[in-house]
Amino acid sequence: MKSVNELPSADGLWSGIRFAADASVEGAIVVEQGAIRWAGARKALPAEFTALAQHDGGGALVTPGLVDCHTHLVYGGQRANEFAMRLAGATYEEVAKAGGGIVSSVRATREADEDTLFAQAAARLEQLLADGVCAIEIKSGYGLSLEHERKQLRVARRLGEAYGVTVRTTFLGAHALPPEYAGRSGEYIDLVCDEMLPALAAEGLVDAVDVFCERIAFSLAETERVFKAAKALGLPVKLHAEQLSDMGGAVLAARYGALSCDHIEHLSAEGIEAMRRSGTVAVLLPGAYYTLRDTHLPPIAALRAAGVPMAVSTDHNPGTSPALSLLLMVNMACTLFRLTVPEALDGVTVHAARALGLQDTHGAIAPGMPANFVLWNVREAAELAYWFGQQPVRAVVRQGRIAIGANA
Ligand code: DI6
Ligand code: FE
Repeated sequence: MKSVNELPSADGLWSGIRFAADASVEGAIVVEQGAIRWAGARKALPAEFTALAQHDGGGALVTPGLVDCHTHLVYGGQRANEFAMRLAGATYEEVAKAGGGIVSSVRATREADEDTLFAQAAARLEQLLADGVCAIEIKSGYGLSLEHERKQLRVARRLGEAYGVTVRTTFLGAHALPPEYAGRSGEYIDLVCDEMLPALAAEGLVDAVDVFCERIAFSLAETERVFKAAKALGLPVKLHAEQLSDMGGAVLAARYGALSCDHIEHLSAEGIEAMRRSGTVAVLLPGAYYTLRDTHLPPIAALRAAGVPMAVSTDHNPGTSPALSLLLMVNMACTLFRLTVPEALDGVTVHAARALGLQDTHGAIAPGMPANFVLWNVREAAELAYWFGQQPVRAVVRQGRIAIGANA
């Protein structure tokens, strides 16, 4: 792997490109010192920019860099055995109750040292980056003790530095009850709120706080305790809400001004209204829906009618969504959830950025923003959703550098 500093600068004039919104018109982007200086139709380009270093897009379609706003990328081992159990008829909840599920990844994560976790997560990150991802959220939640949650979050930070990709870390200490706290869930939440979160936040390892609010995880009251602790530290919250049942998590999260509620297959009308009022993003995770062979669709039409922004993400994790292509999630969001193509593309750009509080720096190609954009070998935007298993990336400009396609 090339170190970030060796990657060529993207500064100069990018022409021979077409914006997804109107692919019939030639577009141009001016990058100056790693940031977007100007973007628009080639024929409207101010004369002052015409003599800059030239980058020929070769007719490629251009979109903002993709944002994967919900991942559990750092963990030890893998869980193909559970995949086989589910094929034989077991449900996710049954697997979890039999000692598999999240806690089996906790065992493997605790056993792995930081460098091993880094190497394994880096290999996965490279796959996501190859698909045009320029910003990614990475959650903890497979350590479930101060030492091991710290190890996961440190790996997440190191990945961002090594690859020159924006990483937002989310502390998910309340992901599952660690075995040593069996039957003592309240005491574990004490540990999360009073020790783990303050210590990790003080080390600068936490950008946001998440909880898995579910029958097999934590209750609404426990979730609120974690939210209070996050708020006391000035940290934004998000929630794994209403994935397997309607726990009322979205209403609670909205009260705490959550950035996003994620999964939300069982989201109620009340939850939608609360999210609308608080400006909370609905993060749709078709990879988990697909893997679990779920049949309960998230309330897409009602979210659309309410104007709640919908993001789409991989939810990459070893149990329910071992997905390493955000573009495949775009396809699934359309095919399984019936999003329109523009909705799905907004879902992995502008709305995904908002779900991470990154709307001022990611998810759009606009003057003043860092240069994060992707050139695609397709004729029209619908192709980004239509093909699957294809890798149509021609070039990726990430943080002002040409990370892929250095000949552009
Ligand atoms: N919801 C999920 O889909 C993942 N975590 C969560 O809270 C699953 C994590 C796992 O099974 O390892
Ligand atoms: Fe998740």
